[in-house]
Amino acid sequence: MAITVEARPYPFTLDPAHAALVVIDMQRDFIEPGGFGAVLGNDVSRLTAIIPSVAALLSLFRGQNLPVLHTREAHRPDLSDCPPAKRLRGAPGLRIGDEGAMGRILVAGEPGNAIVPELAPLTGEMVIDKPGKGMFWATGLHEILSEKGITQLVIAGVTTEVCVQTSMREANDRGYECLLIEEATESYFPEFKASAIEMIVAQGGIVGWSARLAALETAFARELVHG
Ligand code: C5J
Repeated sequence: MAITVEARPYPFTLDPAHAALVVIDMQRDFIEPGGFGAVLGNDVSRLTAIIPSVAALLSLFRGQNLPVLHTREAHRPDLSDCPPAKRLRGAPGLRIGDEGAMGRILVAGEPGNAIVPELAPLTGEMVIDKPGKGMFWATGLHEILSEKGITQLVIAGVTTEVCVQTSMREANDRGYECLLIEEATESYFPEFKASAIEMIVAQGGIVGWSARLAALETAFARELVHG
C-alpha cells in the first residue's frame, strides 16, 4: 500500500513494494576527524552530526524489511577505474590513491574507505563501490534495481551537492522517483546543501523531492506499522 509523505515541492507517494533506501558514501574518509575530508581543510563535524539521522532512517527501512543500499566512492587499488582527469584534480600529495591518515585515499579495502561503524551495512544489504560521483556510472546499479522492481529511492548521505545530487540526477534521468531526507544529508558547505536542495525541488521537482525525517517517520507510523 502506498503511503503519503509530506514533502517539497508536493507530497511524495511512496510505494514500499518498489522503494529502497540509498545511503551515499557515509565512509570514514569523508566523515571522521583525521580523514581525507578533514585533511582537505573541511569541518567534518557537520557530516558527523547526521549519523543519528541516517541511523534512524536505516532503522525505519530495516524495521519494515525494505531494501537498503549503501554506496562508497571507491577505486580499484591499481586505479584503472580512476581517469587521470579525476586523479590529477586534487592537491599534490593528497590525490586519490595517495597514502592518507586512514590508508590510500578512496581506494577500496582501505580503512578510510569503510562505511562508518555506526551505519555499517548488514548482511544482505547491497553495497555498491562507485568510481564516479554518481552511483549509476560504471556500477551496473540500474540493472540491479530493475531486476528487483525498484523504482523509488529514498536518499541519504554525503555530500549533498556532489555525490548525492549527481546520483539523484542520474536516477532521475533513468526514471526513478527520488526523495531526499534533509537531516540525513550534509555538505562541508551549508550554503551548498541549501542550494542543492532548492535545485532539486525547483520547477515542480525537476530532480526529485525533499522531506524532513519526521515526515517520513510519521508516514511510516501512520500507514505501515499499523496498516
Ligand atoms: C566528494 C562525495 N565530495 N561523496 N564525494 O568528493 O560527495
